[in-house]
Amino acid sequence: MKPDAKAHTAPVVPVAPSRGRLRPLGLDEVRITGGFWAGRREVNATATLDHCREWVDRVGWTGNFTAPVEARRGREFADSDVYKLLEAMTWAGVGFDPVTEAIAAAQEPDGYLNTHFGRPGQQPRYSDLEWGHELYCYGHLIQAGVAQIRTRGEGELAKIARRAADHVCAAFGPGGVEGVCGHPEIETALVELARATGEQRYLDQAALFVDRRGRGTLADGEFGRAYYQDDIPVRQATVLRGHAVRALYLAAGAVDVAVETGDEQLLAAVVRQWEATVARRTYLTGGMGSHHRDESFGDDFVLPPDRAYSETCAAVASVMLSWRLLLATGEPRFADLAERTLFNVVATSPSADGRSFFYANTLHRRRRGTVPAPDAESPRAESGLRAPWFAVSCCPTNVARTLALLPTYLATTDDGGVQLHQYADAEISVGAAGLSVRTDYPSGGTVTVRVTRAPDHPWTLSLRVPAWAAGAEATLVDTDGTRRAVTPGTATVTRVFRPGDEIRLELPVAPRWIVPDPRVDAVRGTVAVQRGPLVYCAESVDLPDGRDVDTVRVDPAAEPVDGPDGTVVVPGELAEPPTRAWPYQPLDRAGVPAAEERGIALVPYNSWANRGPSTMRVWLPTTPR
Ligand code: FUB
Ligand code: ZN
Repeated sequence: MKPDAKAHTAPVVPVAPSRGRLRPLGLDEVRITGGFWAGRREVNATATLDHCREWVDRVGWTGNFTAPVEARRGREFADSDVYKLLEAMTWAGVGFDPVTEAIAAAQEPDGYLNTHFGRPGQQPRYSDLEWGHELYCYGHLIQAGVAQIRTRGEGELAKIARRAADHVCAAFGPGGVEGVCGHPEIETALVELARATGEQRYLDQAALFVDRRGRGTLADGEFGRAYYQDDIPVRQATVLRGHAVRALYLAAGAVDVAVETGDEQLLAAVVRQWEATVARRTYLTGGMGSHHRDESFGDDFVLPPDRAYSETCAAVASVMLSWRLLLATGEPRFADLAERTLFNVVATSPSADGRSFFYANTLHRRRRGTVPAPDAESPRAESGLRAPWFAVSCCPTNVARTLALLPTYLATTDDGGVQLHQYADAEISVGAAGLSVRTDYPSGGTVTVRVTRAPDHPWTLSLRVPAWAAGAEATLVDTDGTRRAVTPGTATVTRVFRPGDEIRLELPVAPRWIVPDPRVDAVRGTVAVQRGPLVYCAESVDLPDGRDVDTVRVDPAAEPVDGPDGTVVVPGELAEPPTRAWPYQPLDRAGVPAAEERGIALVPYNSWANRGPSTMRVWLPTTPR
């Protein structure tokens, strides 16, 4: 904001575009001080980081940097989880230095670094671009290096990252290997390193990777080239497809390139893909990806709740993409999706104690899961309950880094003022302006923003009015008590603010029924409940007599109401489904068995499976009429 704002040179953020509609605020400018996300961040800082640290050691992934070839453990991308954890710890302000030394020692003199390839007895470097993940691993290394540059200044980790990036430019730049990595991630990382160091060549290399993709340089393998987005050039694609995490990381990198190079056409292409994906390939929770087989997006409207893959990493990547689009365009719809995804997928993955995780985030669990052994790696997606670690354990460290940097997603600035995008108790400092946010969100809908410092010229405070508030009354209350109705989008107040001024946003968080588009056939005829940004679910532990959730039928003729302890109560009944030799019958309008009507308690989806094995469903069948 002008003109008293400090020069915004080096924000402590993971994404710092040099241009775009909005400028991010760093961890030194936004502090989350209480409420839902403070609780999650506390668990992350006090339990999840240590937990991940213990596991990367236990499964040998940190040891890989010093181990001889024959002792290397884990999948080909195991290095990336050490890097993601390093990134998380760096944002959280805790060190992990001995590992950094080991990583430095494992780096080849030309900057090459990977524990799975390139040494005698291993496959040669870059001999398997489809599955090898070497550039993907660099991507995570570089993001950890950027975190170091932005938090503590360039140290050993950043130096390793720069050597790797220089090596990538030499190996894959003009005249080098004309290939791309089967798993995008390097693109967004290189752009950020360019931003953090001012080195144009990293940006050029990222742009080259984005332009090269979609031209069939990767083999047409088991899942086809769409799996790794090598089927159609990024600018020509109309929707996200293939492996969800790959597609979303690539789109995030493409936005970064577009913003830095002023490439409006590329930016518009990604916006188009985002729109189509949100409209036709996204779960109510914000989750993405409905194929277990290849962790991929399904076709349009193929969103089965009981086979939802909805990988936690895809949610993290989706938030990364939406955040970049929000910074580029200023449009609140991107913050809307980020909010939905944060509350309903990212927050669902970790257990209450932060020491076990969902990898896949199903919307319907038909069988009670078994409690995974606390000291064993789980098969990645199949656990019915959260597991402490996975053979492919990309998700826990992704959750850890996201929670560590979460304050950077709350607010932004521009030449005209300050914008609040996500609501949490927070202290925000932007140049001459200071804001103190207090809220009971998401259980309550009141957000109070108190001005603690203010420049003596007019500026604009903008607050996102979430899209989920459509159709209900949202109100902005000024410091003098003046009330005005506001609609989804952005509510603004412009004037010379004085310390002590208070702006209050009142959002209608009352629970309401949600119905799906009829083309989402897998849930046609069912309803769900959302309260504010939170999706709710029925969980068997809340049902009497050991019933399973598949006995629940609800009656959307009456409104859901708030129940005790954050529950929502919906009218409905429990009806044991008939046992038949053949599950299809002629329509018999009179033959529906009577059931006892009762109130059925629903809980926030992000809290499910914290009370032992259970069955669960988000989309609920309705009572016959
Ligand atoms: O391939 C690396 C990571 O492992 C992907 O992003 C996840 O989907 C999992 O397959
Ligand atoms: Zn994952």
